[in-house]
Amino acid sequence: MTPDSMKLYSTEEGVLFERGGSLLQIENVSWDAIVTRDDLLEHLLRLTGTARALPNRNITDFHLKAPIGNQEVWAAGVTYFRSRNARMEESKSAGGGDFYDRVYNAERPELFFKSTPHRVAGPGGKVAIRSDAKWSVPEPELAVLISPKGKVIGCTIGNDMSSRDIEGDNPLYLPQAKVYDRSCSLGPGIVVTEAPLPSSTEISLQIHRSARQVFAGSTSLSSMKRDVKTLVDYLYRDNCFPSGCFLLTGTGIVPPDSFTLQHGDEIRITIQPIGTL
Ligand code: DO4
Ligand code: MG
Repeated sequence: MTPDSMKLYSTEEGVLFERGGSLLQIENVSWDAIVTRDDLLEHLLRLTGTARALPNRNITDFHLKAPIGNQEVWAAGVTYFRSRNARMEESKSAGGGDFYDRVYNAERPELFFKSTPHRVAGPGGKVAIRSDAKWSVPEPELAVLISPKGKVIGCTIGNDMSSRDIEGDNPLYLPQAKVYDRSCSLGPGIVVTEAPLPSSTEISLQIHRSARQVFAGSTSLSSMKRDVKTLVDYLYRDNCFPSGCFLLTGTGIVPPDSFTLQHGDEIRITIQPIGTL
């Protein structure tokens, strides 16, 4: 983290933030009241003097919740070449392959509604595999938190769980492949910063089954075709978000076609300085 950034957490015990190794609690505040501020970073800097210090406590002593209140969750798709290729392959027998190449190269990005807050799992929580899906994968993505006025005020990690057989059958099934109970997770906390993460930032995914690693992959933000600002501009065009919103920025990691998630698999997504979801 740069000196001008800090981490904000939603916990069972309240809203906490971490600055330079110190943990502080913001009392009598709702998550939405905090994360809808355009001046979030300055606000937290100001609160450093007045918030309740929690000396000798570590964030791991608290029960983390998904860092979401009333925000909607949206997602961008086919923002990495790897995702374009995987989607073209999965949908080729349905005649949908061409759509993905076209959207990868088009000026208008693919943006889709991903989740309401109640469908979002938190850090250490359980995401779900659709009961009628045969081919499911996690999608590890940088997620940005956007204020009601359209300003990116922080970032976190998102998992855009996807049923590849359903979306591959017909692109019109995308909402069913993407939106179901616990189809999304966010966390562990929000890195609040005015500066975008550097393009060298790595996103990595590890999947363990019965304590054995069954998949590992990584990518970096430099492989993303779109810039976050353009995605946000499109999302906020003729669309208002009174409580702000999260935007997942697309996946650059897709396991091989032979891989599908199984119940009990453990999914770990790491993006530093955010941490691991
Ligand atoms: O178009 C299908 C979804 C794409 C997506 O979720 C991604 O590229 O991350
Ligand atoms: Mg995705």
